Amino acid sequence: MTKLNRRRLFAVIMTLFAVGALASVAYANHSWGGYHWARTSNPFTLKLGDNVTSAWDAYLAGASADWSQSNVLDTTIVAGGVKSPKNCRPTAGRIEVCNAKYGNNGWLGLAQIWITGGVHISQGIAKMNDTYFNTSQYNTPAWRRLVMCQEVAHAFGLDHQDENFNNPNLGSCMDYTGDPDGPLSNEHPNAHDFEQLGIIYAHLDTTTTVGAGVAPRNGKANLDNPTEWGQVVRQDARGRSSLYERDLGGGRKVVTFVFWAD
Ligand SMILES: [Ca+2]
Ligand SMILES: [Ca+2]
Ligand SMILES: [Zn+2]
Ligand SMILES: [Zn+2]
Repeated sequence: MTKLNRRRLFAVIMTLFAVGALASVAYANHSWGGYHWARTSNPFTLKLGDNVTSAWDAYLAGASADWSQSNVLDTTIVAGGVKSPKNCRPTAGRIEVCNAKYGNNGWLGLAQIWITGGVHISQGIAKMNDTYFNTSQYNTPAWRRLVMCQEVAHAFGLDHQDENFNNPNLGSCMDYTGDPDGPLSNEHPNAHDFEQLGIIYAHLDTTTTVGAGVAPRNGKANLDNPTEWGQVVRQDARGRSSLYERDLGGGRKVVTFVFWAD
């Protein structure tokens, strides 16, 4: 092969790599950091601690039923393990779901996951802010469905599909929007979300972080203040920080997903 041909071949190969990388990004890539619950078999069952008031019960039940359609995981609603929903402290091995008037802090919903060993989720929380859901703008079934569906799924390791509030809906609750019921409706997961869960949970682990008492609490358990969320990883289309990571050292991290109100 001449030098020129070798160069050409190299260029073709590099182009193919680039196209392949772009295609996989566009196709199914909305996990963040590959974070996932460690488990030794699929499907596995995640407990959702019910710390929500009656105004939210139907939405928690709806999100639990929606996500349990996944082939790799099921969710089950259990009695909440939180003393004060306002604090919503995590419980090792499961997801605590809370609502309260968290104040005019800007966020509609917030999810946090605690990571051990660099990649494994050991506990998670999902919080809905009634300070905004009590206003006429957000006090609708569609907004409640969207935010509950999304925050719970962050605790599975799912990221957003899209962070633009003004483009046509993708039909997934992992898509930011100003118009939750569309159409398309962003009130439920779509096939792409289930596909992504399948990718995240395709492998099995030799240990498990699912279930009470397995994982140690790591770091300070109540990180309500944005100054405690760590580094900004990404901003949404409006330029607000939607994803944060705080490195606690030794492979431990706290990841915070924020859904900002208007
Ligand atoms: Ca299932
Ligand atoms: Ca969008
Ligand atoms: Zn794993
Ligand atoms: Zn989110």
